[in-house]
Amino acid sequence: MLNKIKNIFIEKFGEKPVIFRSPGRVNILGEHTDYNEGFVLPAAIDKNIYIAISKRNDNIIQLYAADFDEMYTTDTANVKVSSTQWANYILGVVDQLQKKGHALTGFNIVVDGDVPIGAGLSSSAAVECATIYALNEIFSLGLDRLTMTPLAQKAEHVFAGVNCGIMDQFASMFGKKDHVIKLDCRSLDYEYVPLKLEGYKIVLLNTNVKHNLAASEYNTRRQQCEKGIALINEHRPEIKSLRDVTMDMLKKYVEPTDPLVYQRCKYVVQENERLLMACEDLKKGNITALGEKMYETHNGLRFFYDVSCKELDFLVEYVKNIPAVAGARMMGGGFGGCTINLVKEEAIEKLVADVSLAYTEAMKLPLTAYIASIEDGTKRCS
Ligand code: GAF
Repeated sequence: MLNKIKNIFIEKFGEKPVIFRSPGRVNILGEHTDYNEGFVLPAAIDKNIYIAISKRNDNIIQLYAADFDEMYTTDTANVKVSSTQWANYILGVVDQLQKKGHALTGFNIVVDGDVPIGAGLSSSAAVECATIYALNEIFSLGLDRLTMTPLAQKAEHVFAGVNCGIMDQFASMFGKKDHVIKLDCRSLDYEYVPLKLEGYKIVLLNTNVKHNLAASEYNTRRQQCEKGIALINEHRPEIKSLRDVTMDMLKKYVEPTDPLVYQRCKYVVQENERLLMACEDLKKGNITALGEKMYETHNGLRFFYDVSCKELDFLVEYVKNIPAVAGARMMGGGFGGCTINLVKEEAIEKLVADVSLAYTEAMKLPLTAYIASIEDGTKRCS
């Protein structure tokens, strides 16, 4: 990958680049909790976005996406949302840096990678993190990871129109080999928990669908959570987020007025409780208990939060009664992408063969499987 991107860069721009990489992520538990100031349990994986970059002597910004064989050109005074979607993840970061008062001059970038797009593995966060890390280095901006991460998140809000939480960018930036990150999304305090899977591996099953409503429904869920807080605030003005909410409050103040918002909030409150218990399972090496919680999370996302889809449900239902699978659930924002499965190592090959056949027959779609290993976060490679 490094040689490939270096050669493309030399071919396009006639000079040698500096190369950075930033990984995609998995999330063990804690879905749709980040923007509710809750907890998440993500980890960076062995699939990366690479940014090859060099500074220019003028103010031109030239971006080339190897995957799309497409060039995008602008200049530092004209960084705005583009109809070229892939470019927005880079331009959004430039915009954030400019808004913080960092005067950038021109640069060339080639972007490439092996994080599958639209698979719920956060390829967009990986582009944003690789870009901000690269710009920070070549322009000597002196920013640390904790400063860069929220800027990368903001780039997604403003230039991609998705009001995402901080989990994906944080996982990409702060990943640590063989550890999951227990992140408190309110304080951004975090703890690395060793991922000892006792003979199990993380298997990702990609539905190969991304339904169109993913972005709009994501923003709607955020609003529904905010509505829940507003209803509680009529009685308890000190409550700031679902992190502080109990089931009792939801039953009293939300359920009678808005049963749908109640369902959404109930899922989030339960998911935070589940995650704290799951961390204990992980520390004790109790993969069976952790796996059961993953199935509970899937049910919550499917029936209460309503962000699953028939393809994801099919995959979780299929593996549910297979003893070699400790747990499975949809992962990420929803409406497509991957399920995350904890599977006994020796059973992976047969499981993947069987589920692929069944999925293709039932959904008329191909299934892609990956075994994810857990790696370090954003880095300079050359
Ligand atoms: C997407 C978002 F980008 C994250 O912030 C998070 O909310 C996730 O969906 C759901 O947990 O990946």
